[in-house]
Amino acid sequence: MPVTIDPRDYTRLALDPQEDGVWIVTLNRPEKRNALDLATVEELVTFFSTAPRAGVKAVVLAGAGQHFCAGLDLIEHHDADRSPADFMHVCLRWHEAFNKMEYGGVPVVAALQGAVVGGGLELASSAHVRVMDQTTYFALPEGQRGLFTGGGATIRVADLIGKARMIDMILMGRVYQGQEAVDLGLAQYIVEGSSMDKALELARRAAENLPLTNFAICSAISHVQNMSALDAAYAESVVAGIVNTQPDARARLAAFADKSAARVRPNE
Ligand code: 1HE
Repeated sequence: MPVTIDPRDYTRLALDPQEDGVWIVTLNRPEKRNALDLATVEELVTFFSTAPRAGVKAVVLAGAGQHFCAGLDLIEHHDADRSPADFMHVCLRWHEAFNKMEYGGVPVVAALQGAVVGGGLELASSAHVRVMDQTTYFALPEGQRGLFTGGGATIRVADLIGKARMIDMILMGRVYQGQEAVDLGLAQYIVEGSSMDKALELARRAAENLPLTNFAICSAISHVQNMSALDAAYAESVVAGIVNTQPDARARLAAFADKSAARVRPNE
């Protein structure tokens, strides 16, 4: 059932729909370095639960100001003086938001700058593509703050850089930046200029793919990673059965057959 998204319903996120179906979603508390309070997480849950049914073709996820995201709102956490059960439920809402991002089927490209730390890195690692600029740096300061990750870093950051590097990162407060961060897998792109410009270019390119194809890419690959090889092969076959016979793909296949479609060539 189609649904609509009204940017005026959001206060923590600034939503900016573009004409081509790409939505720019900006964490909008620069005065707090876009720290993730409960209200922000709830808006992420709402947006990413709705986007797949609202015709959103791709998302650029950004942070207002000099920093992408400072992670958990430590002041809110301090003032709330939460019980273990309370904080478990906080974490479950984070997981709800981040799982909707990763498994929702809509491509999410993160435009990173400045601090991408703690829960900010958990958020960024839930995007499908990360673009960093020369100011971007990654860290897990939880170890030094007397905390632990609760928003999926043990799953997604370990997946990106490996268990040993993640343990070293959080144990030592190690910071990664520059080309090294790309080489390790924390981001797929690094730019000299604005990460937003590059992220928007990439989101627009992804938005040109058929929506059902993007759905498979941005949900099936993640689901399949959670399965045994036997079940993964089965699930891949079923998804390919649906995607590779979609009527909307016929024109693209016909263009290949009549030689009007672009061929795959090496980069210049
Ligand atoms: C915050 C937060 C925050 C800034 N929660 N309010 N995350 C961290 O340990 C990162 C903590 N933050 C920092 O290290 C720095 O603030 C930054 C490197 C991100 C930015 O530095 P800077 O010099 O630009 O800003 P600032 O002066 O430190 O902070 C500006 C304001 O933002 C200030 O508020 P103000 O009202 O005094 O002006 C800060 O208090 C506020 N601010 N970061 C709340 N994180 C589900 S488990 C997840 C576990 C975690 O994420 S642990 C958190 C890790």
